Amino acid sequence: MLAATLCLAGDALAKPPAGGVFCSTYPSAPACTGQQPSCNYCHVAPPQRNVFGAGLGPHLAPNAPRPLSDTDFAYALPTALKAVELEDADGDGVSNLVEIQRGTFPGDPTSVPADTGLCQAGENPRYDVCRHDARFAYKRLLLDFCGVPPTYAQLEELSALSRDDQLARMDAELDRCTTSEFWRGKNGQLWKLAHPKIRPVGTFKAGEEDKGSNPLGDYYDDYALYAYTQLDDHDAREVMTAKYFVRRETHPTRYTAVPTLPTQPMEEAYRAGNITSRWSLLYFVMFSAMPRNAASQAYRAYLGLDIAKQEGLFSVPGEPRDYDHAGVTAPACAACHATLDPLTYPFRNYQGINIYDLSSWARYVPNRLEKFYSYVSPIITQTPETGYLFGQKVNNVVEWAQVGANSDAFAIAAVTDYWKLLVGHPPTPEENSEFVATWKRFKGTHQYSVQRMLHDLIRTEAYGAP
Ligand SMILES: [Ca+2]
Ligand SMILES: [Ca+2]
Repeated sequence: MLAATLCLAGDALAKPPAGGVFCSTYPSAPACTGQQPSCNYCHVAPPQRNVFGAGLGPHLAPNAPRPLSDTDFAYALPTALKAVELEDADGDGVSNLVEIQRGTFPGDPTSVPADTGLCQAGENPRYDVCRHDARFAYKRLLLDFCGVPPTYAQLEELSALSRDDQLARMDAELDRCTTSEFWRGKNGQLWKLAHPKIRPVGTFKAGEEDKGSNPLGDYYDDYALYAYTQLDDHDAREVMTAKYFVRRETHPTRYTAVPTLPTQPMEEAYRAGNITSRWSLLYFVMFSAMPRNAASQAYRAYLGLDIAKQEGLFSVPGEPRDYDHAGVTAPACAACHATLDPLTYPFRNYQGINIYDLSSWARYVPNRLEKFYSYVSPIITQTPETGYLFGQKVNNVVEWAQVGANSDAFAIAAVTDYWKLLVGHPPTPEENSEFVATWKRFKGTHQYSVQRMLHDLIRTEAYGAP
């Protein structure tokens, strides 16, 4: 079992909402790309500020009494950030705003934007350095999507084409390779992306295929739903909102949406894609009354935010209430639990494993806490089903999943997965503008089609420049 509560070491901390507010102010800053700025953006070691943090101090609600509450601080921070944009806090000759936009530290004079003079023509005669190089990208594409390198003849053929025809060839090859077993089949590229979201455990694998010694749930259903939502112009958001399940056939692999599956007990009204699959509930809720682990896993897996790393903190005033007497109101814990607990409340009626009622497993049980967990604390039954995601009120898990799926965080996390798989690392500051353009088009123009997004990704310099 994972620890039920998250508490931070040490007592003097940076303001927990700072990263979230910073990123709402500068959503396309590299420091906010698939993550949030770390404490040392503003601090030497919290609470001691670096020169950038110190410069902000006088602009933070100057007339309000100290110390500022988290709420007052979060309200005042955007104004303070704006007030010092044109200053050069660390005296390295580059303004704070430019450093924020270029992804260097405004509080560290040794960190300055590199003017990449690295790309001189003729440096690497085999490739078109600094520009997208079709030959290079084509080679990479066949390896990444089909799992085989191009033949010499294929490369020669590509080289003979015009630039436009080269791109058209790459588009066609992308569409061909994403039908390959290497891309969509069992343990293929898509399944690899799903591993950290599903967290399979062989011992607990149910179902005929690869059955474990202590079968709990058939998580191949979860892989099937994930893969289906990533393929064939389907809507990627449905990995967390689907009301359907997905059946997988093999030789060749085919995924088909179906209204029910014998292995999946959740009633349609309470389904939220893989978040409420049998495996997710049994494994992430497990025996807990307050399913914090299920909420934080969904937050990390689909929205890219890890509360244990102080990412995605949106403290809700008056929280945490500690309905289950887990001790989360201690200052070092409250910093995370003011976000995590309201994120968890909508899961209050989702049952994990309960030895007293086997038929309730992985089901939505109205009054679950009242029925099974009233012994945990005198106030646990007061736990509301309404909670908060990104500071927004959500009445149940289905709403939680919808708000999450429509957020920028979802699009950023989804594209970051593919960026890491294909480019080989999370977006760097130099790649940030291409990365931001890619996730914004994924969300807008492409309507959450991974297939269409991938056609953009293979055209980026990050992918195609050697
Ligand atoms: Ca500077
Ligand atoms: Ca600097």
